[in-house]
Amino acid sequence: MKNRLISAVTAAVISVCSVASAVIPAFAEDNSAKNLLVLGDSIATGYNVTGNVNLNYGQIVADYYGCTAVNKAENGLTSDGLITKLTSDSDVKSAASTASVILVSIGGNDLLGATKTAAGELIAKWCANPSDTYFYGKTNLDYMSALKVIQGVTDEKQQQSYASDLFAAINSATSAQVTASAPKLTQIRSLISSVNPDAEVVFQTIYNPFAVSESTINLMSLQYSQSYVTAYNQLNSIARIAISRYNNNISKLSNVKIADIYDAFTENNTDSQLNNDSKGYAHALTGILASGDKRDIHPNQLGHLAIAAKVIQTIGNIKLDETSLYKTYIALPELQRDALPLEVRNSIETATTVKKGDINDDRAIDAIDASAALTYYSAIQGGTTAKNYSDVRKTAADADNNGAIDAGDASIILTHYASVQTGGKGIL
Ligand SMILES: [Ca+2]
Ligand SMILES: [Ca+2]
Repeated sequence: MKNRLISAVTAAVISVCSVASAVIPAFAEDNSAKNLLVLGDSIATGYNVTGNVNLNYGQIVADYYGCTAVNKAENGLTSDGLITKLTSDSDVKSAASTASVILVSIGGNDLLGATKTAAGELIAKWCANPSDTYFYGKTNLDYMSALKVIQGVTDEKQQQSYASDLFAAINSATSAQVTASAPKLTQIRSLISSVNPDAEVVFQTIYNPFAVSESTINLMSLQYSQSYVTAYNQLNSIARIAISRYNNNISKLSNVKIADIYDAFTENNTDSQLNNDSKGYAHALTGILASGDKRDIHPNQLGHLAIAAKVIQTIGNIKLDETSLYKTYIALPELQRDALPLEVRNSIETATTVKKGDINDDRAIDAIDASAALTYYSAIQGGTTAKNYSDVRKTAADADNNGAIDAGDASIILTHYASVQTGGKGIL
C-alpha cells in the first residue's frame, strides 16, 4: 500500500462527502419573491480545499428559477447537527418557514464520523498490544499520526494487514451508522414539516467520491503498484456499500423528492470487465485525483454544475435557459464540454434545452452547426462516434426530424441560416 492511498483515506476522513440535490414541482411557475433554502453540509456550502467554488449548486438552481438562494448549510454538519438546527436555531427555522423550496444535503459527515471513531478505537487497541511492533507504547496517537506510522511500515505484508484491519473496522462502523440514520432522516423531514408544511422538500443522495472511470483505474494501474490499486478498489467498495445503504434510507422518506446525485456521479457501464464496483465520474467532478493537500472529495465547479442540473431535472419546469447554469456550461471550452461524461451532459443540456438546429448550443443557428451535423454524419459513416453527443444535441442536430443525422440536416440548417441572414424568419 503506497502513500497515495493513505492520502486518499486521509482526505476522506478529514473532509466531508455528501451530495444532495433537490426537486420541486409547481415551484418554478411564479418565482417572484420566492426563496430557495439550502440546508446541509459542505457539499451544499460549495466548500473546496482550495477555496469555495464560484457558484454552488444552490445559487445555480435559484438563478435558474429566478428566486433567491438562502444558504444555511454548514461545513461538517451531521444529521444530528441538522436536527439541532431545525429544533432550536431561530435563524434556520425562520429561513425554513419562508422558503418555497428546501434542498437538503446530509449524511456524508455521519459516515465520516463513524469512520473516525472506529479508526480511533482500532489505533488505541494496537497501541495497547505488547506484541504490536509498530504501535505498542505510543500514546495520544490520532488518526493522522497513525496513518503516518502505517506509511512507515517497511514490511509490506504487515502494512497490508494494518490497512485491512482498518478497512474492516470502517466497514463495520459505517454499517452501524447507516442503521442509526434512518430515524434521524425521518425526524429531519418531520421537523421541516412542522416549521413549513407547504415547502417542496428535496433530499439529495450521497455520491461516492471514490468511484472513478475504468480508464482512470487503468491509468492508476500503470502508475502505481497492484496493491495500491487493490486498496483503492477496496476503499471504493466500502464507500459504495455504506453510501448505497444510506441512500436507500433517504429514498424511503415520504413526502420528499429525491435528486439522485449518486446516480448522476456514477457511470452506467454494463460492460465493465473489472468488477462489480460502481465506476463513476469522481475523477472529473471532484478533486479526488489531485495530489497531496489538494486532494478533495468535494464537488468542483463541474460537480456543482452536474448537481444543479440533476436538481433542476428533478424539479422540472425546464425552460430555454440563459441563467448561470447555461452561462457556466457554455463558457467551458468545447473540448472540455465534449470530455464531460455523457450522463452529465445529458443532464445539463436537458436543463438548458438546446434549440433545434443549434447543435453547439450557442443560441445561434449557423454554418458551425451545419458543419457539426456533417462531422457527426461522417463519424457515424466511418463506424465511430467522433462526437460525444448528448441526446438533446442529437435531437437538435436532426433538423428535419427524420430520426437520422445526415447531410439533409446540414442543408436545412444552412438554408435557415441564409434566410435569417437576408432578413427572413428562417425555417427552423
Ligand atoms: Ca449554434
Ligand atoms: Ca435528419
